[in-house]
Amino acid sequence: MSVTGEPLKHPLAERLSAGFDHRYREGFVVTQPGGIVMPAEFLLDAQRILDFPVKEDDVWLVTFPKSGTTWTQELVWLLMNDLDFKTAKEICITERFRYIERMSTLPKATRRGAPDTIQLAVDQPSPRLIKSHLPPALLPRQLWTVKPKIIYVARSPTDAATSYYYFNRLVHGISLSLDEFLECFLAGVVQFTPYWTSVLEFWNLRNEPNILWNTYEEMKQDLGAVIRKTAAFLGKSVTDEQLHQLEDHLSFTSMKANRATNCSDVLLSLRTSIGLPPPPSDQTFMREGKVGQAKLHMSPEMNCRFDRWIQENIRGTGYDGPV
Ligand code: PPS
Repeated sequence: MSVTGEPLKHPLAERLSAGFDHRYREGFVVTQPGGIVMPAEFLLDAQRILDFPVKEDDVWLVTFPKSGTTWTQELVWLLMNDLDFKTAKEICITERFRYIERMSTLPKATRRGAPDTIQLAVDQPSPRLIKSHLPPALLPRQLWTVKPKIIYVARSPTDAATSYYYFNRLVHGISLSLDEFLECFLAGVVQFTPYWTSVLEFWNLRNEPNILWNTYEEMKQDLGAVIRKTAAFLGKSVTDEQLHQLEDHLSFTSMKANRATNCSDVLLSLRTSIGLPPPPSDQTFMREGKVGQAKLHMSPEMNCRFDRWIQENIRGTGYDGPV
C-alpha cells in the first residue's frame, strides 16, 4: 500500500497559506491513509517512513506537536544514557533524539539544504531514539510487528494548539492572529491536524504492553511520578538522589536556560533559511510551560468553540485524557 494525498481544498487553507507568506509553494495534502494535513512533499518521504526498518530495542516517542515532546525526549535520553547530564548539556536534543519526518515538514527552500532525517534515524547507534508526530497509519509498519517501546504523550488540545500558534509565529513569522490560527486548527487545515486522529488512536492502544501513555498535565503535576513510571517502562531504575537531579535538570527553568534543549540554535537557523531576522527576545520555544494558560490567550468565543469541538470529538469514545 502506498501513501497518496488529495490536495487540501478549504477556504481557510488559503488564508493559512497566506499567513505563511505562501512559503509552502507545493501546497498541502490530506494523506491517505492517516487523513492528516501534510505539505505535499511529505508524499516523497511517506513510503520510506512506512518501510522504515524498526529494531526491537528502539524507543519511539509519538505526540501531536507541542504536547511535551522535547521535555519527554530529554527525560528518555537521560534514562537511556546513564543520566549523562554533561552530554545532555553539550549536544542539542535534536542530534541525540532523531525527528524522523522533520525534513517533510519544511518549506521547499529550507528542505533543499536540510539533512535526510529518515536516514539519520536509520543510522543512529542502538538503542535508537526516534520522535514522530505521525498517526499510526503513517508510522513504520514494522512498529506493529517488531513492537519496540513506544511512548505517547498527550496534551490538552487548547494548550497544544495555542503553543503551536506561537511556535509558528516564532519559526515562520506567521501573520495570522491567534484566533485566526485556532480557527484553521479547528477546521483541520493545519499541518498534522486533525488533532484527534493521533490522540484517539493512541488512546485506544494505551494498554498494549509496549506502549506507555503519558500526559503533559501529569508531568506538570507530578514530574517525579512520571519519571518513575517512564523509567520502569524502559527497564531502568533511579535512586531518590537521581530522581532529584532529573527533576532539577528537567524543570522549565533549567531546560529554558540550556542551549541543548531550548532549541534556540535550531530555530534561529530555520528562520535564517527563510530569510527572517532573529526572533524578538520575548519569543522563545520554551514559552510558558503551563497548563490551562491557553484559555487566557484566546477570545471567549473561541473558548466556547473549542469546548464544543472537544465534546463533539470525544463523545462515545471513552476518552479520558487531557482536554
Ligand atoms: S515540538 O516542537 O512539537 O516538539 O514541541 P513540544 O516539545 O512538544 O512542545 C513545546 C511545549 O512544551 C513546553 N515545554 C515544557 N513545559 C514545561 N516544562 C518543561 N521542562 C518543558 N519543556 C518544554 C514548551 O514551553 C512548549 O509549550 P508552551 O505552552 O508553548 O510553553
